[in-house]
Amino acid sequence: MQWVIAAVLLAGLGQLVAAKYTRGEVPADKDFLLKQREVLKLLNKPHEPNRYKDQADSGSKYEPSNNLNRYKNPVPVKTLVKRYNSHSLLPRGQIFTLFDDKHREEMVLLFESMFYALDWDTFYKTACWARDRINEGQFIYALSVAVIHRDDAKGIVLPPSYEIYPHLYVNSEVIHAAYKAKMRQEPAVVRMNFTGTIRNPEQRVAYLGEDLGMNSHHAHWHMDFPFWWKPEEYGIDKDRKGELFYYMHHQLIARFDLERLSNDLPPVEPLGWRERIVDGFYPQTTYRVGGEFPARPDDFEFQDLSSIKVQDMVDYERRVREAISQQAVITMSGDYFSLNDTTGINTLGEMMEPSTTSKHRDYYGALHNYGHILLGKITDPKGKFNMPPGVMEHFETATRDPAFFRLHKHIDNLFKLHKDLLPPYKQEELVLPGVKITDVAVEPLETYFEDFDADLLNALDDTIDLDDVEIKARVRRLNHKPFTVQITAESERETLATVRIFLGPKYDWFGQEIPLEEKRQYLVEIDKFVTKVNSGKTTIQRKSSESSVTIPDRETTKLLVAKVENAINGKATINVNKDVRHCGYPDRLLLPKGKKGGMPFTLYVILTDFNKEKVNDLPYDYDYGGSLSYCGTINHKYPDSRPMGFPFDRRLSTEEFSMPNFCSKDVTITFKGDSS
Ligand code: CUO
Repeated sequence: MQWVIAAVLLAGLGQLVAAKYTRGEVPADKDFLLKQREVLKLLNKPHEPNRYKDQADSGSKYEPSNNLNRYKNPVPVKTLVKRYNSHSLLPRGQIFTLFDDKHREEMVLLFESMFYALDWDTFYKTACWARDRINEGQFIYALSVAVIHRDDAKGIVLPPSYEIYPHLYVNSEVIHAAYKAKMRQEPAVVRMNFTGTIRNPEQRVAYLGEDLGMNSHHAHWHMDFPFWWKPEEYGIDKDRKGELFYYMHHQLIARFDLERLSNDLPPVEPLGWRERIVDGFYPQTTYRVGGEFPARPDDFEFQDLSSIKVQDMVDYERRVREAISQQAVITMSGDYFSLNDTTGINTLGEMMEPSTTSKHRDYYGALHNYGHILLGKITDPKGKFNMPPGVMEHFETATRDPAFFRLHKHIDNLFKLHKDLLPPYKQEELVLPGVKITDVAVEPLETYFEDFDADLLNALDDTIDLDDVEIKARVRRLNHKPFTVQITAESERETLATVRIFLGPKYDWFGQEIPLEEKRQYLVEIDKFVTKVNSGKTTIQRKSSESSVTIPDRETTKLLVAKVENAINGKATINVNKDVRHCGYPDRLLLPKGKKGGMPFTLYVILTDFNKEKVNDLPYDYDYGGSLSYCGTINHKYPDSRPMGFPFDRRLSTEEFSMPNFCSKDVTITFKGDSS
């Protein structure tokens, strides 16, 4: 029904990707549009039997076992069908978590069945087959990752994660009110409050941890860069995946710390495996199939699980620290592998998450993944009460818990230990001869809170007697006024320069000015782009909406459906970017809140030589179709050979920062309160 209503609602022309990424677009042909429609239908109300007769019929008629020659590798699909027939798979209606080995292994079988399908028809029929048979959580995850990675699905847009599975994003109060509205058959907009009360200081930054866009970004990042990814088997290498794991999470923490400072909270404290976790968390969220997300009271300690012991974590960490201090990790074959200047961080990232490419999984363990599991199961470590998985056991919900940032800060400090042991950049690595920044100017930086309505249609069960009614969750969210950074440069010659812009706090929690060496860890990347610098004077203008870090608001499912339907019916044309990404920090959150009377921050701007940093021969302004800084690319090498976070990833003195191609500018961020 949603499909029909939406198609009638809209008759406008449009693009499938947000307007930001328009250069890499091509007009969508009929074949593409039909594929896009099929994917949207597959993800419509995935918790219920497929309501689309064509898909349901296709799924019931198709027998993957009779079509094994239609898969590049038939083993996964054969195994999946066998397990399905023997009823050993996680049933529909049960809670799926990626951190459970059995759940994940089954999900990967489904992903591989869809990924190895030799053509779209086979992929589609496999998906239709799985739609009503496989656990819905596994289905949503596997289908999303398959769509992101299949060649013939390039450019297909997935609905926002918070609309596919709203229970993971909104609290139980809202769901309850939504049900009431549906029973009464009255459209409703239900106000969602953030978890906790003002008596909990952490509540002051709950609007960031619980932000729908931030959680959706995080969930998509882990679909683009799954820790279970097998690059050799899948034939897709994820360039600098371990480094991206480090950098994206490092930036999430730095960004969180700026938000904390804006709310008079000190920077987040790292966790320790043997220390009490001072702040508890009560998620107030319920699974769609029932069962509340477990709460963690204040001052809990890590508990042994049957599969993971706290002492193991201490031991793994000691070995990681040893590797960092000797600047080499030991491999499975007993050799040493250098943690050198440039790729060492990638090796460490792969080891600590860990990826399948970890140099020695048995020896260095799974510090990060096990940390998520230990936190998720902390209140029922022995499984005595059969509690469902905790928020830390889903990437969609993890950042709601302040312990997420504490765990990641702990991991991040290990990365910092490695970076701080590397030699500082040499002068010749930092200079851009003949180029000088003479001025940096920026418009007033202003933030505010606004309302946002998220569609809850997928949250509610269908009933024969009750039609769907329009039900939305209304959340408060941070936004900022668009701004432009203007950089004036003088150059002795024409050149291509990479521009890097960072934002950092000026004062610490005690009100003291922070030295640059200490401040490095709090710097948030605001933008990175390549531009032409002319001989003589050049004025570079860059809008906040163009930032390489962010993506605009995701289009709603309803709008997507309408645009596709109109295009199929010839009422409109739409364009598509084949490099489209779903991963990206929300544009709205580019700036921290700041304070009512204005809060001082500092902008750092650096120009460097693009020709020394480029990794391919694509045009310097090539549109990679998404947020590069945290999310890299799907189909290309990471388009910057410098370490992520350069030049602040290593020790850096104020003198070095005084070079002509570096510039800092004090700015003020003013919080304007609530928009009406
Ligand atoms: Cu993203 Cu821990 O890796 O949540």
